[in-house]
Amino acid sequence: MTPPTAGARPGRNRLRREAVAARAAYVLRSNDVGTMTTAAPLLYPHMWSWDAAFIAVGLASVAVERAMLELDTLLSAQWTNGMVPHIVFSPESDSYFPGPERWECSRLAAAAPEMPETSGICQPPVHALALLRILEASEAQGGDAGQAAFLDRTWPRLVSWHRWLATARDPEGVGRVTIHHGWESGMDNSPRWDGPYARIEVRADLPPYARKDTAFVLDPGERPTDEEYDRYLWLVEEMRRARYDDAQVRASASFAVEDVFFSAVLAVACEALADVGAHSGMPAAEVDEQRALAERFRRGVWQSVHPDTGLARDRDVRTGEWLSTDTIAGFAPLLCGGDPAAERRLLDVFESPEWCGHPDFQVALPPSTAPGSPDFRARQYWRGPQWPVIAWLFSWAFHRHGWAAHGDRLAAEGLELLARGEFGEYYEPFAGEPLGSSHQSWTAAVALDWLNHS
Ligand code: 2M8
Repeated sequence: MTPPTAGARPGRNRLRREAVAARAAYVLRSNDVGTMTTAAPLLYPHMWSWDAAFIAVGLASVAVERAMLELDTLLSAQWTNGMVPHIVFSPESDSYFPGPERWECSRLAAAAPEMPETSGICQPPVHALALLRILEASEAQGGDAGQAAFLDRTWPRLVSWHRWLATARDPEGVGRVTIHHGWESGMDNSPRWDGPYARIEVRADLPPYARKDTAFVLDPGERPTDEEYDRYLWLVEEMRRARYDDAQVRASASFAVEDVFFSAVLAVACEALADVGAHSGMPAAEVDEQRALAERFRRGVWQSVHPDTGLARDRDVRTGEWLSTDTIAGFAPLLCGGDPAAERRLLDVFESPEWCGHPDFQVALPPSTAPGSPDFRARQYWRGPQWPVIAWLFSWAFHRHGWAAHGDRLAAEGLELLARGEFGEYYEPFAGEPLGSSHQSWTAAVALDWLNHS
């Protein structure tokens, strides 16, 4: 593989970068179905919440108004309680399961919109990062009335989204967000959830269903197993029976886990939103509220850190047990920052041969699970492969927290992986082989942002 960022001939290097940018922009344009960009053409023909935010980050580099529209579409599906749903369904496709007929949110959930149809759970709140990137891009172009209006409508939506997470999902104020489905973490079948999932009893009255996802990947072994899917669908069933009511779900869901990665994302998102608000004259009380939330969730993340390994941990609310797994979530403190000396030590682990710096990896990007862990599977979804979008999140955070050279290194390694312009969903780390869906929007999006900022 030839890196587009290195090379003896600057002219050729520039052409290579332009070719990758053109291909990435083409993927986003091809997946654009009007007011939303689908997460991927076949496997994911709808809008996913955190995908939409990363897509908006990529679009900000090439078409700032289209980036605004992406966030507008997502946030127009926000529930009245503040939750931003994990899927906004496009009426154009019925090739994804579970679709709106299975979730039935518009019929069952008091807080769900009538239209568009949505799912009834959420995903990590990276949206304020997208807002920040969009405003940076817009200001670089001189800013205008469109930017001010966009900020005016986005600000209250993100304030209420963060507020819902802090109240409905952390009512006791521990500083960690509780999730009720592995899908809410975005890392569906990560070993992080093996323990909590093992305790879930799928009852015989789970309504029958047929998977559709395995039809779209060459090797179904890269996807979660049927047993895992039964549990995923059982959790959806529990929520349907609770009519997606926050208090009822909290009381009855058999999966309740404090997700440390989600919590770190929330901390840095609150901080980013506070910065935006302070810069643009939003109400001081709301700006202060975001800063206080950032502090609360940052503290919750650091309290989860294992004293020996320095890695952050999830916590099973139902058993009270800390969950120590060797996954990328252990590096959550690097996302939210807050203790430079401990971060420095963690950064060394992140870049060590046990993680990104594994000598047999094609590129030094974070694997979803440590290659030395017994849970590691090189080709299986969130159990080992490298996800460029996760690397982007760390590179963005490194820049924010004063580790710019480390952020640049991730960007260079990421661009090396994406130099062929294939934009896979995830990558087998030893061969650099793209897996899962091809033409995955968020992978193309982060390539654009890396190209634009390196
Ligand atoms: C994957 O999740 C969906 C369920 O939400 C699926 O497997 O069907 C995850 O990688 C998730 O993080 C991502 O947002 C979604 C769309 O790219 O796909």
